Amino acid sequence: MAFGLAELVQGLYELIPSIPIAVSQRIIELMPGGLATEAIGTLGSAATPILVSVVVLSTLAFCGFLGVLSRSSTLLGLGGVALLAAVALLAVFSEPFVSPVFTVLAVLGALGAGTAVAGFLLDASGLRGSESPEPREAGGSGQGRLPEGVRAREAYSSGGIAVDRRSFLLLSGGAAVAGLAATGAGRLLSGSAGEVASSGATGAGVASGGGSAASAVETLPAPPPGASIEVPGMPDLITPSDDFYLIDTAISSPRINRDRWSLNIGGAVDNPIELSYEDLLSLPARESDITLSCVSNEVGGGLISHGRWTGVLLSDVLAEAGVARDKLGRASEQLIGRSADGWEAGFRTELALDGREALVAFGMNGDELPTKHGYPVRLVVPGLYGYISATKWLTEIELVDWDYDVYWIKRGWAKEGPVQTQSRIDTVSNDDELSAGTVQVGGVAWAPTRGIERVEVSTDDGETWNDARLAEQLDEDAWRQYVYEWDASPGDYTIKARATDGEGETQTEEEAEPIPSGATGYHTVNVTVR
Ligand SMILES: Nc1nc2c(c(=O)[nH]1)N[C@H]1C(S)=C(S)[C@@H](COP(=O)(O)O)O[C@H]1N2
Ligand SMILES: [Mo]
Repeated sequence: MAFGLAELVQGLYELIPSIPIAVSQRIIELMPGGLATEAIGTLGSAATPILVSVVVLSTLAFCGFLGVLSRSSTLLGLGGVALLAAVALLAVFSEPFVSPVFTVLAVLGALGAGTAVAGFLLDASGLRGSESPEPREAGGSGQGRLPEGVRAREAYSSGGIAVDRRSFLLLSGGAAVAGLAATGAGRLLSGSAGEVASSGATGAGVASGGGSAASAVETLPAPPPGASIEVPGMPDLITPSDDFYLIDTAISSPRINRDRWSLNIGGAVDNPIELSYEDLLSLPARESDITLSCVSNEVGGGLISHGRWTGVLLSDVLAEAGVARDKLGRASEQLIGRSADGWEAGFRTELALDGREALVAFGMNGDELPTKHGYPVRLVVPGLYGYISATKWLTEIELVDWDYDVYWIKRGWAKEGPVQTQSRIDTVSNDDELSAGTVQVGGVAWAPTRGIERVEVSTDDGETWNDARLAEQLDEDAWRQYVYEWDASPGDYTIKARATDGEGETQTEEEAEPIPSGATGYHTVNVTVR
């Protein structure tokens, strides 16, 4: 009941954080880096729902324990509730957006109501104050010598307003259902509230921007047909936003109203400034093809997607703050992107000024950014893994020295995160049974900022290599599709792929784990041809 009520009010008012989500968020923050990384690495996007479930279930178990405790000592039971209140308040007050008064009222109100219901149920059960309750003598029918089954249905009267077992089950079941319904309603409301907060003049796409101050966006033409190879299993050249991989530490995405959003640019800059959404949109905007990938991606893994991002060049935004390449010094060596929820990424400032199309992005695939991908504004930097560069829900850029360590660096990942040249086999999978004849072995290869020059496929475990046919390169910052038409005869085969980047470097064969610098090695797939 308490959970349900708390979820209901948080759904009604966005400045009241969800208690289980806030507690889970604090657990992630307090976890030793290795563990957090391990969990996200092995469980992927399931890690956070699992954590929230564990928090909810262990709280329910603790409350059950408090219920048992309350049979002998109401005071101890109430002490347990006070402990829950303290943990909940500590957790929610560390959330980025909190209305203190409403949040205290919500937490205490929900726990108070839950405790009252629990007290009522304890009274109704007649179990309070007695470890082994005696059955009440039911209307002269025997002297407590009834068979077990009958006894179980008898009412107990050792305290309060005892009801029979059936009514008790109805009452407690009703309370549970009410709590669940309130939880559901709260989640539903908070989902739609998120959309209210994140929708401005939507539907018209990003090009129309947030107001009259917006300058026109230089949009890209549709990708040429030659940039895609039509083979079953090949990923879309441009990943639909709903399928775009998702990685972050935020259990629920910050909900930001773009009319109240601003971007602070400070630290070692000549001219610290604060840009509103309108200010940002008044700068020249462009659409840009950038493949984004996560350093946690295993060889052959799916933590990579391609987006068409709309935004303003990071170098243009920095210029507004007086930052220029020839003025960089020790104090401004690192560019930190900070998010509304306090997460940080950081990379060498010069990489924002070396000509690559690093973007302060407000659009994705022709629409505004989805909430979970950073609405209203995020960074996207070609050639760098997301953990050091791609700050979502961006609210602050700070130039600092190189000694400053951001979130994932403190947890053991490499300070610099250039994307490794890699290739993936998509159109055949491990343990596939294929029929003899032509087999299309295809997939994607990427080396953002350098581009892909060549992809080779081996069907004999790397003994010999065959040139794959490459699709047109959409952009140096984009992944590139390839296919090798293999004339397969019956047998068992180990297929591998390897890519060579635009600078002539072939991806390394040496196998490395994702931590600390990204996985390397050749993607390998075993198949049988019949
Ligand atoms: N605010 C915030 N931004 C973040 C992260 C995060 O945890 N919080 N994760 C980063 C990581 S590790 C990656 S790989 C990319 C993923 O972006 P996506 O979820 O839009 O694919 O976002 C980056 N930006
Ligand atoms: Mo990542």
